[in-house]
Amino acid sequence: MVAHDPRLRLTDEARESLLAQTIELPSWAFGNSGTRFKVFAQQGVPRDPFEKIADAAQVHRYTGAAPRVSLHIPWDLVDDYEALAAHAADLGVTIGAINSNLFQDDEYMLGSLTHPDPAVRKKAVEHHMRCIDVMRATGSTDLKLWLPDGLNYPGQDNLRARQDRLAEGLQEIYAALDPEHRLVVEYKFFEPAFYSMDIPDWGTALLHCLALGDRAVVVLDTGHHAPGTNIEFIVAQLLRQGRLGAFDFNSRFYADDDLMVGSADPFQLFRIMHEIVSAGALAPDSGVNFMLDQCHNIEPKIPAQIRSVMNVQEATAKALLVDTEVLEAAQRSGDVLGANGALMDAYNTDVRGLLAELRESQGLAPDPLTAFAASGYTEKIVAERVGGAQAGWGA
Ligand code: PSV
Ligand code: MN
Repeated sequence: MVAHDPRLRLTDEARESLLAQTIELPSWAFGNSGTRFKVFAQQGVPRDPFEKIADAAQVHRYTGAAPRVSLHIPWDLVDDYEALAAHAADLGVTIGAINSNLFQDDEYMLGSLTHPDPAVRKKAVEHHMRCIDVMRATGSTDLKLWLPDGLNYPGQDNLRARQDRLAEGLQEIYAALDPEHRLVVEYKFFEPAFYSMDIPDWGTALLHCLALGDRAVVVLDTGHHAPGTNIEFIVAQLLRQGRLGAFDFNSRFYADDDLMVGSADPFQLFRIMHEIVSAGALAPDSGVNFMLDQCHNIEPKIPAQIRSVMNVQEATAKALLVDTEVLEAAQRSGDVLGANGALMDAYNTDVRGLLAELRESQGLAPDPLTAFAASGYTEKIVAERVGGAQAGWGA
């Protein structure tokens, strides 16, 4: 492994920030997933939410940086959420955001919170009441709402009326939250609707959040933008407003691929983390929840989550290496090449050795992937998890 560039060193403060950074894992990353063409089953895949949490805890065990697991309701329905939270605690992790699901019920064909029929809208609001109950039972503080609603054809429904219905539904959901809860609103520019999504962009998400109140914040899914979108600009803008609540990290080559974060465009991830670091938003109390929203269709799931956590850490370490004095001086004096060079110097630094040292200082193995592979956990779950129905996208 190449040692990191000795010219660029982490300050003690930067080192502490890196050590304090945590990344939340999605329960659905551990189940089988695929495309609309085929879901490939993998051996040893969890059969219920308890086993998903056990796998997620392995990622935390080897990275020391992934102590929370997001749940998806109803994919992660269990009879006893206190028991699920206790199981998570036994394994050293906690329950993170609760994701509602408005996209897998026949009644939602024409929309959920924006549906023309008030009875369907009521059902969609009530689903969130059940999600809030799960939050109370598990200690989760974030309710995450991704709205799949939209139109496939011009004229199919009234665009403005749908925004009004949405605002009403969001208000009912927001009003039901406890004081320590947040509503985290996600946007996506296309799919499943293709003519017009009802929350297609960060501006629409932000407008709804502003109307709701301080505890409504935007979640930025890195896969949910048109090609060429400057995502770090959106990060900067939402941070300015104090409304960047979370990331759903993943990578896209073409659409909402949900591939491993940092795999398609690691430079973009670095630029995003640079905005985070320069705004002081890396601090655990900044209100930004760094989550993964990924599926692993052809690669082994636990190592893929470990790799993803490491990719976020690498981008963060590089962002922390930016020499801000050099950068700001160059910006002030109009030194275009110098300013760009300050960023590129940090980005081009190999931080793998630095992160390995940091892990060792925490009593962890320097390379989480090798340590996990040597642990025998994969062989154990393949042998143990025979019979029963494997968890998958939609279950
Ligand atoms: C939708 O594409 C999304 O990004 C939302 O975050 C969902 O909660 C997640 O995927 C899983 O379906
Ligand atoms: Mn997402």
